[in-house]
Amino acid sequence: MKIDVLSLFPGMFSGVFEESIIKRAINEGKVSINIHNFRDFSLDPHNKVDDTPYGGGAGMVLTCQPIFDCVKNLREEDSIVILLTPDGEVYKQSKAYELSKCKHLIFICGHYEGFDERIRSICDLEISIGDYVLTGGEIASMAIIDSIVRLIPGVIEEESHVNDSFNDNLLDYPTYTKPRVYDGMEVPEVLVSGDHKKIAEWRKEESLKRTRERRPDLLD
Ligand code: 6GU
Repeated sequence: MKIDVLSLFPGMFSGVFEESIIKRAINEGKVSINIHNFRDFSLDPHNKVDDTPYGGGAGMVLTCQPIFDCVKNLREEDSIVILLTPDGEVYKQSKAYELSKCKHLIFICGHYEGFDERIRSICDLEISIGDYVLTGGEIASMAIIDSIVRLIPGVIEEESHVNDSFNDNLLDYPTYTKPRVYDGMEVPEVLVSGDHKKIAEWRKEESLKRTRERRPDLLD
């Protein structure tokens, strides 16, 4: 998979893709991630990327030209262009699975007070990561990219994500490791019973219980 990100603040990405599982996925050639400063595409003599809003109002608005030209430069036949915006569709694990099957993703990080409405016309998808406002799309794009890359076949063992929270719309069951008793807290008996059928039933039950208690909306 190839991922391109358009951002005015490429420095925000440094380090994030250079650790742990994403780093390994890049090194193994399973994904390539490139950050592009769309200011480099501005045709303005001062490399301007924003202007005042028509109709008046506070703040600056990202203009079409640098973003249109940068996307035109990167777009291929199978590219999916994704706009990060708080008024987009709220991101879910099911979308992460969908996107993990794509060949090429282009993320556009908005900033400042907003972007020219016409930028939406070159996007296939608009995504928000939740009902709160970030200063820009950068952190949202990092969260989304992380969730996608771990689902690319071979990046982590499939067994590690078939049991993830949100698969089947359920939260994860509780897990424990050694020691059997820590600070007076014991590992549930069933997990050391060796009875795999019982363990599977217990996990399903706990998943349901936890989802009912914490996220009843997922069960609706
Ligand atoms: Cl994708 N962008 C911004 N600026 N704020 C957000 C968001 C995205 N998702 C939630 N809040």
